[in-house]
Amino acid sequence: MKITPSNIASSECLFCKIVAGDIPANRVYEDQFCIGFPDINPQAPTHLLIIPKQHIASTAKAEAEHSALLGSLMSAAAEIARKEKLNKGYRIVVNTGDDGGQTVNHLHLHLLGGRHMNWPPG
Ligand code: IU
Repeated sequence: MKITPSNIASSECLFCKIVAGDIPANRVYEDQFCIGFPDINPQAPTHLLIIPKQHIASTAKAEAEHSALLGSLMSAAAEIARKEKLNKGYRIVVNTGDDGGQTVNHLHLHLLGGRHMNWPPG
């Protein structure tokens, strides 16, 4: 794998600290590529974050070599949604960059469910 600033685990990165176990999180899901845990500020009855163990700052920094990893995040979200019994549907959100509303610079999927979602989002 190519080492670039976007994929070196950062001691300043909150989500890298969660992956390392330096900051506790209730891991509702874990596999070799990613972990899932509750968002600290939930926007729906179910609001989980799924993050890669590897530091990638955002989808804007993702490259072809990350495709298996990116796919595993989506598969993990689907598996967690089934486990959480989100049978009526759910939303997966990936905020990217300032205009996308991204506030934590470690790529993550939001899995939101348990209520009806509106469109367009704010
Ligand atoms: P965003 O897409 O980058 O805006 O999402 C970051 C999320 O991380 C946001 O929903 C926060 O509530 C969440 N979060 C968290 O779960 N734990 C934290 O310590 C911090 C942010 I800081």
